[in-house]
Amino acid sequence: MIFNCGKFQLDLTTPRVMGIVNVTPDSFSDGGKFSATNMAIEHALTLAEEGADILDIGGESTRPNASPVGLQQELDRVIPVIEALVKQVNIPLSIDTYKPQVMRAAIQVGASMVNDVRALQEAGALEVVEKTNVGVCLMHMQGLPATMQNNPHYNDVVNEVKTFLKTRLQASIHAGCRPASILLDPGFGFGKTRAHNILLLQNLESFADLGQPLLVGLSRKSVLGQITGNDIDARLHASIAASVLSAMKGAKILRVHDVKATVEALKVVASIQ
Ligand code: PT1
Repeated sequence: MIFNCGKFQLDLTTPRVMGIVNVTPDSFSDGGKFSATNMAIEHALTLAEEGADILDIGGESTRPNASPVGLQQELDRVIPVIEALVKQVNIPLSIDTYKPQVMRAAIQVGASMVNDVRALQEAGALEVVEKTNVGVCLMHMQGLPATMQNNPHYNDVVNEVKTFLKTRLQASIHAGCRPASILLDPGFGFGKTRAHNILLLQNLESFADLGQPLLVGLSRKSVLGQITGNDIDARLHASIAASVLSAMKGAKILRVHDVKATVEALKVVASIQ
């Protein structure tokens, strides 16, 4: 299976790794824009050296309880990072955003893929990708990050997530996206309880019915904290287990923080596939 992603073609015969690059001022930086930009670029270069197949660049956190970031602030965070990385790495750069204006600007400076936690449902989002050959990841989310973990409910989480992804896949193809450029993602942790996340993982094989490669993001997520009792900074081993399990159940791209460890673990999976 080949994934067409801008000028890149990714062979998904064996599982691939998407490295997470957050461009958000955090405790390590002095809060200044210059240092946040440079730290993100340095981190991205490290992930590329560690064997990432894609880099996913995001300027607005979508973890539970996160608050939205304004358009200009998001652009100021991600665009300089993409501009710098396009010149320095030869792997696809993905923009993690739901805002059509951010997608457009990122594609203009060389992003090869759009990773959208709202599955191109924002007004104008389908139009941004329809006339390009960028890769797209369509993800399922119930609610919005600020409130999504406040009592998520499904009658049948697996079928509801699948039905949503099928609908968004059809909308994207109808708008002119090539099927070979579309990834689907059940959206672990996005409006899902521990039981919902575990049901999705148990039934991950069945997402093959949708006929598209699957992307999975479980790295350091709270469901792994609930299972192990560990805080976010001690979820590496659980994250590796989750990536290996997902790959064994058919996931083609694993979105992770810990690229080196994941690349090694997935070589073991690939050796028997
Ligand atoms: C994801 C994903 C993403 N996750 C895609 N994009 C995040 N395609 C951002 C928690 O429960 O899985 N797939 N972009 C990060 N979001 C979360 C959600 C982080 C939940 C943490 C949690 O801890």
